Amino acid sequence: MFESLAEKLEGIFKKLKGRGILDEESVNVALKEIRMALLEADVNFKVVKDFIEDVRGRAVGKDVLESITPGQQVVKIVHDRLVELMGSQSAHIKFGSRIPAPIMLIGLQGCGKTTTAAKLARLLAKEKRVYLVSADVYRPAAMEQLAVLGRQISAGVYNAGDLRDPVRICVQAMEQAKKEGYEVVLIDTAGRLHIDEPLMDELKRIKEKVNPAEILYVADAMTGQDAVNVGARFNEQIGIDGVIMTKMDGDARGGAALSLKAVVGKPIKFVGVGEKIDTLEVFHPERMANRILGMGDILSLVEKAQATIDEKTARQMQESLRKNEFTLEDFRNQLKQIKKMGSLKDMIGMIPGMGKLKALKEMQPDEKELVKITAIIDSMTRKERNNYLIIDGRRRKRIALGSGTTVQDVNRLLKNYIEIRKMMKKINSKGGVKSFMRNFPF
Ligand SMILES: Nc1nc2c(ncn2[C@@H]2O[C@H](COP(=O)(O)OP(=O)(O)OP(=O)(O)O)[C@@H](O)[C@H]2O)c(=O)[nH]1
Ligand SMILES: [Mg+2]
Repeated sequence: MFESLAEKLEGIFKKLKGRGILDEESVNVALKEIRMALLEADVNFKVVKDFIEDVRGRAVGKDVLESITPGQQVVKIVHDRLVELMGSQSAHIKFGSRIPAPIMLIGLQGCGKTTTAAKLARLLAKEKRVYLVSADVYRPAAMEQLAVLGRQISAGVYNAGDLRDPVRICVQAMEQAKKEGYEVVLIDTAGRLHIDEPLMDELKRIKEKVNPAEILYVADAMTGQDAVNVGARFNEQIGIDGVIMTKMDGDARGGAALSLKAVVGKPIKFVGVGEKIDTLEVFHPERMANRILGMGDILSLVEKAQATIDEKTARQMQESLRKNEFTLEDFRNQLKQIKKMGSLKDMIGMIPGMGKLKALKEMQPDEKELVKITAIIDSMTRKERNNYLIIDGRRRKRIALGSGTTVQDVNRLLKNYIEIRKMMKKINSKGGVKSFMRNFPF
């Protein structure tokens, strides 16, 4: 998702960034292209119109035209505007003060309500006692589907027995949940092909009886602007508190995710990114905007790095970076950390600009390569590790022999190391990425 939009925007920004000075003309050309790119990504046309006008208003101001890097400034404006468009901050579920707190999921047929109910239950079950209830009395195996999913996680599942009235099922389930000490009741409702009177009526009646703390509209990202329009209808007639956008892992163009907040006025709270039960994520507008603009998902990366890099090594690394050293010893430590973090390719993809870095690509740092690199560095003396300049031809031969590799391998490693070192110095001298480096001193 968003790949094609991201690609187009990247091209547009590249042209902008290449210019020393931005005149109104080139801003206009860029805005026209951005407009096209958004429309092609299936963003609601009215949303696009407002978006472009707003960016224009901010972009043709004196600040941008006189700025040293005007192209970057425009990227920043577009970025900020995208974040706002998606709701600025992550919106969380409000449980209210009643216990148990009923949460109701609504949406069209096949949008992913039942799957999402189980995924959400799994997330919430980390902090609360969660009870799952199926109010779908129409589809034959609907209740069984939820029960099967519920068994995979630590959530209770209400057994409706012979009850066939959705409203009564919900009311009884609430009573049962209270008796058994559950804190949250997730109500999965039946879907319809289209919004119709009986469906709305049923949902309204459930809402009246249960008085949910939140009603979440489950939207299928693959259905594009339909998902937005249906969301608006649900909001008018039932009233929704937020959206869960499913199937974000598919090849939807992303327009629905970008339009929903602006059109319906309710934030996306979670996104579904797969069929498995652990594929529900809290929605972060900022991160999504970064992803769309190809700026890399730095925050997710930092979070991941924080969880794996051990503090001490990180501090040492930061220290040597500060002193502009970054020796081969540091390089080896860095590689060890990377190994702990899992797939290097994934990580690199998340770092802005890194995906394209030749040295890293050439190195093709798969598991085997990492072992080799580590072996080569291990075969060096401490002195060599601390000052690569002394590693001459004779030493290279010795290191190759000692590590069971070839002189070419050693040469390649040193070449890549030097390139990475250069780049790190550059990054380090730029203030803006300091905070990032603190957490992930690559
Ligand atoms: N790839 C992907 N598939 C999803 C996601 N969420 C749900 N699905 C799939 O979408 C299909 C429909 O999901 P359900 O949860 O049964 O949808 P529903 O809204 O409960 O459907 P009805 O009860 O018939 O209205 C299933 O095959 C799910 O595996 C997602 O985030 N990504
Ligand atoms: Mg269902």
